[in-house]
Amino acid sequence: MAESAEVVAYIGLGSNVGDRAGNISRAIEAIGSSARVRVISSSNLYQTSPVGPADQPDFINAVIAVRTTLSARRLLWLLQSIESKMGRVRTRRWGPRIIDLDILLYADDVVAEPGLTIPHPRMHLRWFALAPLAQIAPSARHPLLDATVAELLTCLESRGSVQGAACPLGPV
Ligand code: A4P
Ligand code: MG
Repeated sequence: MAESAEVVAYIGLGSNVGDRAGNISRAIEAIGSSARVRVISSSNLYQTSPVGPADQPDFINAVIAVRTTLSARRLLWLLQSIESKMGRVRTRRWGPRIIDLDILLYADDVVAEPGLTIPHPRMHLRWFALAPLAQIAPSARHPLLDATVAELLTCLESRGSVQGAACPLGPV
C-alpha cells in the first residue's frame, strides 16, 4: 500500500440504536487500533434530536481528530468496514443506526468523487457535527466556505437573525 503524507482528519460519529455511548467508544477504539491511524483528540458526547425522520430515538454524536497516512478513500473504506463489523444495517436514508462514521474534513482537501465528498456536504448545516467539531478544532477551516468551524457554528446558531443572513449556509 502506498504511503501518503500524514494528515489530520476529523471524523463524525453518531449512534441512536442500543448502547449509544458504548457504540461510540467501541468505534473510536476500532479506529484507533487500525494501522496508520492515531486518534489525537475526542469531543464530549452530545445528545441530539434526530435531523430527518423524527420518529426515531435521539442520537449521541461526537467528533474525533485523527492523524493518518491513509488516503481519504482508504480512510472511508476503513470506516465502512468498522460500521459493518459493528452490525450496521442500512435501512432508509437518515434512519436509525448503530453507528455512522463520516469524514467531515481531511486536511484541507476538497474531494468530489462518486461515493466520497469532502468536506462532508452537510456538516456546516448540522449542529450535531459542528458543535463537537468546534469543541476540539474551533480554528479548523472549511476549505470551500472559507470560514472556521467556530464561525460556521456561530452562523448556524444565529440563523434567522440579521447576522445569520450573511452566513455561508445553503438550504437544509
Ligand atoms: N459518503 C460520501 N462522502 C462521505 C464522507 N465524507 N464520509 C458516502 C462518509 N461517507 C461519505 O452514507 C451514504 C454514502 O455516503 C456512503 O455510501 C458513502 O460512500 P451512509 O452512512 O450509508 O448513509 P447516511 O449516513 O444515512 O446518509 P448521509 O447522506 O451520509 O446522511 P448524513 O448527512 O450523515 O445524516 N441526526 C442526528 N441528531 N445525529 C446524526 O448523527 N445523522 C444523520 C445522517 C441524519 N440525522 C442525524 C444524524
Ligand atoms: Mg454516513
